[in-house]
Amino acid sequence: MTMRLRQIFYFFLLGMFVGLSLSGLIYWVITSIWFGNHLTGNLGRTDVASVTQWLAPIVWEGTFDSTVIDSIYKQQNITVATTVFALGKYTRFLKDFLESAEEHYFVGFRVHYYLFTDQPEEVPNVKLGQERYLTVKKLPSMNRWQDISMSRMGILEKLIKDELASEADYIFCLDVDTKFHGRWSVESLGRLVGVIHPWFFDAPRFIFTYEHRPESQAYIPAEEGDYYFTGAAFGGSLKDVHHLTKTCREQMNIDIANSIEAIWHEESHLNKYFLHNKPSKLLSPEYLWRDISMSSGYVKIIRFSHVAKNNAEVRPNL
Ligand code: UD2
Repeated sequence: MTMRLRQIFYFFLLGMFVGLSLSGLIYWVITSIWFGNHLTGNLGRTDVASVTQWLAPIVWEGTFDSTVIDSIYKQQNITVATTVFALGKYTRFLKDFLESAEEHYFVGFRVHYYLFTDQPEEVPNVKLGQERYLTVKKLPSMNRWQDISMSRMGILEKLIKDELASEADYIFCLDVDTKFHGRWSVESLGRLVGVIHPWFFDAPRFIFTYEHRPESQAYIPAEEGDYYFTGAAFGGSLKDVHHLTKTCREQMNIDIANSIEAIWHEESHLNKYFLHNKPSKLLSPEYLWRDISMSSGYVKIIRFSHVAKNNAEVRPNL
């Protein structure tokens, strides 16, 4: 090739490079500035389902933009009531629960904890941030952990009806033998919110531990059910959670009258409720993992997890 031809060739290559870079830049400017993100948003996950068959979002890391969602809720001046029960030896979990919540849970938003216990003197003195409140409520002690767990529904029903109407916009009801490890915030809010149980999110339906005895009000036939939800965390608007807790309490009372206790207590009734009253938002097991030390696969960030405990040692009965 002559010198001249070589120069033309290099010039052509340079032209191609500059041309392609310029078109890329122009494309980027048009798509992200002109259209914004609505056509080009790259949020979403392909390895997990992020929407249910009834079009409710399933919240996983990578499915939301925290800056955008925070700014939306910041304008709404919301209060999130958060209930937790600590009776008997479960008061030992309170310190970690509250301290980690102050670090990760609805940070920058108004949170009012309602703490139910039989030993108010055991409630640790945890420094709360601005616009964070704690109300301690005394309960009588109970002899069976199953009764403690189940009684929560009726107590929450009453709390919402009697006290929360003008006090809060949303409510979350959480187990206390837990700890926050990462952000749990406004992306979790919805009308009716269920958390997919960490043991069953990747399991087939026949493994789900629904109540399968038709005598119980929590009965779910083998061919029904979409997800298995944990009883350790649920929430939503006051109205919806009031209806949920009232229904579960009524169903449990019918079971008591018929001398039957559902296999997983109020969790079984919660699953029955969600079968017929579909949650408007589902939280992935990031929002209730088994134990921080367990490997997690699809779970890229553990936001909230159970803490390892010796059931025989902490519970009042077996
Ligand atoms: C499962 C559920 C739990 C509940 C229970 C009912 C998960 C991961 N957890 O938890 O939400 O549905 O089964 O069968 O799905 N408590 C006390 N003192 C006690 C015993 C219990 O305060 O002596 C309270 C405490 O807030 C605790 C909650 O009741 O977090 C549930 O009890 P649990 O955590 O011992 O029940 P567990 O782990 O089997």
